[in-house]
Amino acid sequence: MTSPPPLIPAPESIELHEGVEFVIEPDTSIAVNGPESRPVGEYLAGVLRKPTGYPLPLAIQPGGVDNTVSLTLTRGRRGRGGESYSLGVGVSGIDLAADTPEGLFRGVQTLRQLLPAAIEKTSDGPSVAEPWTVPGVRIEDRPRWGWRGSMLDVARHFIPVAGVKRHIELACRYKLNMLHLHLTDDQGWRIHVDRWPRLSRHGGRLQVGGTSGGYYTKDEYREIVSYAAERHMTVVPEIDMPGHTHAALASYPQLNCDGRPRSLYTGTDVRVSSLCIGKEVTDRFVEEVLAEIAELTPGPYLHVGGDEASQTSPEDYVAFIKRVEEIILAQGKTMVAWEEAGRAGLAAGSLVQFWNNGSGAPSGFKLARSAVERGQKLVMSPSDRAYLDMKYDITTELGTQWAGFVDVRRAYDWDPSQFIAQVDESDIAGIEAPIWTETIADVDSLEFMVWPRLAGIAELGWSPTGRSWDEYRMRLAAHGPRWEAIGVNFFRSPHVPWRNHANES
Ligand code: NGO
Repeated sequence: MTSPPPLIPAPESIELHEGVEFVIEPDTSIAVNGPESRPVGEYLAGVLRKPTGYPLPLAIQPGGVDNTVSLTLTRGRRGRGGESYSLGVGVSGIDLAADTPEGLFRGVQTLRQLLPAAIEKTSDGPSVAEPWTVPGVRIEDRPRWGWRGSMLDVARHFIPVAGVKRHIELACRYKLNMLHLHLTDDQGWRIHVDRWPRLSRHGGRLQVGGTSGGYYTKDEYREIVSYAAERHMTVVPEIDMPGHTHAALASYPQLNCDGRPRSLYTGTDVRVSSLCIGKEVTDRFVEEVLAEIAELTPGPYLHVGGDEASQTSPEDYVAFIKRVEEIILAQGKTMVAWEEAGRAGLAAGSLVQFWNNGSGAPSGFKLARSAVERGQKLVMSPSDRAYLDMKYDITTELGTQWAGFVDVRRAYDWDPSQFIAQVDESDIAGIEAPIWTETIADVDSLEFMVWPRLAGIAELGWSPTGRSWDEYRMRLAAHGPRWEAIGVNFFRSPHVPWRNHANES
């Protein structure tokens, strides 16, 4: 018996049709059933044309034509939710159907993983002579949760647009749908704000270690948002407040309670700063900054940080967070904040991001439970499972270990809905893996920490429960050659029996 294809995330259900396969040939075409599904068809053509060297013409026509990969938008008729899709592969063609373009896009990523790893070869040069075989399957699939996120800290070390786009393109292969950008912190302010231009021009100058930093212009930020949107990923911008604001305080002395200037900070301590709560200028600052960020962001969420504000008194903290929530609601957005913000008693629809279950911090659990009691849902990012800046093991040079080592198994082998007592499936909005960049200065280092762990987090957010690490690591092993084909600097964990091109089956 052949084993099921090594898909990550594992689909809800898969039927294998032994002896059946479809081969993409020089005269295969792609069909979409209307203009709305066309962009997904074009994306698929973009994935396939270069490595195969085939023309793969794209046409608007009904599905079911021989030798065609058909993408059919069923506009809600299937009724299984926006991201669901079904994929059938038979000898005469491939049929992908979904209620929404988003569902089609998720299905395209499954199809991509059903093809040989050489499909990922993106380098210029001759196309690859492979039989482009897709095994005969029938897949029904939909996600467990609607929030499956990756967070990039672009504040401690700036990540230029090209690096962010590359990350998006890798993450969307694993059906992640949220890109949380941690845009501001003590060490840098990375997004331009017209009414407060020194935030980026001065506050974005440096980064950790004192090297030169950077920031996104509004056009660059829009470029990231639309690149993500084409991949059905929503950007969630974070402006971290009232702590983690030293870069802002150094850019505008009037934001400090004493009105005095500060120099830029390039160390890695946390809990070093606070906005001056109650000062008129602070309120104007927050309102104007958030208005510009909201205006730039088509997605429904604004993240306002709220973590580690120990330089702010508890009363000031509560008053500040409540005020910020008011501003966000007035802008028609949904507020997301780190778990500490739960102390302020948020509105029912706001989201709380659980993170601090690291050494000696039981309060994260308490805060998460009380948020749930008030009607907030949780985004699950426990630091000892989902923080990708934690070292894999004692030999990892990058990263830190304040929440312990997080090897590939530890990042995968847990169930978000079993994690906090009295918090279950329906209290959870989803899962997210942050990567904090105090020790991570370039894309190569970033990828080493992110992959393969992010694939496991993606599976936890998408797939039904009930699989084991032993089964997962065999599937994961087959993704090595894919990352090699793209030139991803992933961590070759000794606990995974990595395949290479020679023994790829
Ligand atoms: C904490 C802290 C960040 C650090 C990170 C390092 C949160 C939410 N605040 O997580 O500022 O960069 O740990 O792991």
